[in-house]
Amino acid sequence: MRQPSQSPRLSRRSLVGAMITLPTAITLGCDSHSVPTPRRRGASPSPPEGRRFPDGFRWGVATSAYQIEGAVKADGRGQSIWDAFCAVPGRISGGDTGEQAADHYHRYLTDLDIMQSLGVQTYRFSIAWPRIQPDGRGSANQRGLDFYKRLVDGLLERGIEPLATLYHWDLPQALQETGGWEQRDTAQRFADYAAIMFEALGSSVPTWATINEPKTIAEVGYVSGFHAPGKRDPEAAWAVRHHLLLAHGLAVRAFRDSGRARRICPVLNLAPVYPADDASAGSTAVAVADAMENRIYLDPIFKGSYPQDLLADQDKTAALHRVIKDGDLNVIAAPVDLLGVNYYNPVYVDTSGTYVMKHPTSMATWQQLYPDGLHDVLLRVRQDYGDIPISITENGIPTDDAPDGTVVYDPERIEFLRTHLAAVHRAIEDGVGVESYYLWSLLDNFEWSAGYSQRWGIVYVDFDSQQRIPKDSAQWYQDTIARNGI
Ligand code: IFM
Repeated sequence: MRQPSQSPRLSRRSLVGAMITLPTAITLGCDSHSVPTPRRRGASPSPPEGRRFPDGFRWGVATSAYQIEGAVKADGRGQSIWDAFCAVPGRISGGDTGEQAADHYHRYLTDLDIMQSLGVQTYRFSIAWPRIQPDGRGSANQRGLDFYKRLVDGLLERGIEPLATLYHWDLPQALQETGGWEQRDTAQRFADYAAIMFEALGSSVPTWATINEPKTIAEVGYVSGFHAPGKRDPEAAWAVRHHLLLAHGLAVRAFRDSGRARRICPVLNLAPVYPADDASAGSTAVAVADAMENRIYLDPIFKGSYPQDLLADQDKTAALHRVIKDGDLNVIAAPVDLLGVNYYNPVYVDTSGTYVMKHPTSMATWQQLYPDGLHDVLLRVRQDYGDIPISITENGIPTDDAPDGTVVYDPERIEFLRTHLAAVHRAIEDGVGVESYYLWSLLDNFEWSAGYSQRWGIVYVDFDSQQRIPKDSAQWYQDTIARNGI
């Protein structure tokens, strides 16, 4: 998904909307587990635009382990591919690493209290595989398991429902050294790790996600090389895509074998693909882009087959053909309970297959801002794949926030959230079964190759002092949750 420097940076001011009413006081500082409370502004409980979400709609926030936890050597955690990647000079903006990040490993109680104070109903976090199996195989590291048990207990005590993602990109480095996702065996290793987690937490975590954004792993880890493991090997990327899908299917099978009456889902970053101009409407270039952005993941999982137009291009997909074994697609198509959709941007393609920028971007120059794309992609899923329950498992924007005294103004984020939630609401009105929304992200965090140069949280993190300051958007989200609408 991320190719930081392909397009010129465009204006990101066009979506800036009205500032919300000004604050009263804010509590700073989390050092001793004090909770920074969001500023109250006497908000009306009725949605000003009258867009009320259905009763039972769930409001959440999302994070991932490597981006917030820090504590990379604590309690027997093994090395991950991201620890190794960050150690290579020039890979990460500013030479940043996730070594400390938001120190969530030690400050998780503060962060849980912040969520509770915002009224957040559900929390999507990820489990660091190297905390559980430091070398990616063998028996579980009890101290790693204990951290996630404490986290889940803390959520449940606060009435916040956990959604646990098994893999958000931090592969144990030991598995990378035996071939990583290029190797079929890694899919089985993943299923073994998943089974450990289902055994340990399966009765307290109601919803599980398998692999976050397989597309980003393949495209950015193995094609552009901006993410770990930093390869530029399009041939290898075919094997990686297939093995990630296989790993997903094997984990779903392990989940069913565990006998838990809970739910499990894939998490895909989907992008609506549009022709860039009249000439490209209906072109093969647009179909190919759609196959690579969406169908190569959706079709195997929900239809049990790879897109035929893609497979038919034998030259291009020879490396994929080579790794598919009999029975794999049955495994991959194991029924899931819902679909996690991460939405950040649309894609426009011209007749040559070149991606064209048509909208302003955020400070993440890959992120064209187009809220209607979220509506379109949701309707498309329903039309082509049926009435699957859907959770928006990520949606958000980076802004270059800085505290102004004790406040952090982020009107651009509020406008982003408002317009994207309006698109979700419209999709629900049009009959799509969206049941929940997870804002990316709770905290400012380590944004992969961009390091700490992009702030994606609704809670500002001072990475020196580790103080947390809820931004204006946190208060806006609190009000949105309280009135179940925008
Ligand atoms: O920060 C990432 C996250 O880890 C995966 N989805 C996209 C986010 C923003 O780039």
